[in-house]
Amino acid sequence: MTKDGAPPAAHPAEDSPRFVPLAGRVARTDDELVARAEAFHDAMRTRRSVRHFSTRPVPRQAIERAIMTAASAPSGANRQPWRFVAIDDPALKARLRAAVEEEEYRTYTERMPEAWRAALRPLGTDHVKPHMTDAPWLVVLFAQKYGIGPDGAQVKNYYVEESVGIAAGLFIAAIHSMGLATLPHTPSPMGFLRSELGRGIHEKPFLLMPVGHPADDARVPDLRRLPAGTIIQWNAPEAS
Ligand code: IYR
Repeated sequence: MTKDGAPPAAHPAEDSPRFVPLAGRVARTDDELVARAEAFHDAMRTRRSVRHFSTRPVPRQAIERAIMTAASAPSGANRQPWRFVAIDDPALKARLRAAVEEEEYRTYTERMPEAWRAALRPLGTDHVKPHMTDAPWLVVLFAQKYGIGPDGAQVKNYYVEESVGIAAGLFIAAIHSMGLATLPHTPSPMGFLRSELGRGIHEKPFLLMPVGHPADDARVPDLRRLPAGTIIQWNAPEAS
């Protein structure tokens, strides 16, 4: 008998929950887990968004593994609403660079309000995007606003931006852990990527990430991260 008194179904429904033991579990002492937290933070604190890339090639397997790490992200209703297009074709990269620079030129000269331009000034960015052709790989992450079922019908996705954002974070961490660099670039507007890359209208370009070795003389803006005391609140404020 089931909890509600109904006899158990001879064949569980296709969508009834199925559970398996949690895999990959490792027991750790408090000291060990704190040491690992520190080691991981030490590894990640040196991550920077890089705009100066070496043209040195990167093996396809490295890109594929980083994408599969990204795809380990949690997602709303496990819809996995991310799709990745990895590009190393020099002619395609050159075409995309031209399209990006054309849009970015208009963005920087016409579309950006002065306050936005001022916010970007410390980063020293402009419409010229050498990373589009210097980096050996361009990885374009698409967010599926809805899925397409086997019968061609639309399947609703949930928390798409959150899910794809988490996947992007894992991708960036995977790239950094290999000693490579990337940049979460958002050429604006990005719609042209969908047609250039032959993706469906249910997919929205989310980020374009050049991936490669940093150039030997790569430089990054002199920025500071906010300290723990600024970004973390422990529990609720004391009642007064
Ligand atoms: N997409 C433009 C502008 C840009 C916007 C923000 I917010 C940045 O943090 C950096 C750049 C570009 O890629 O140049």
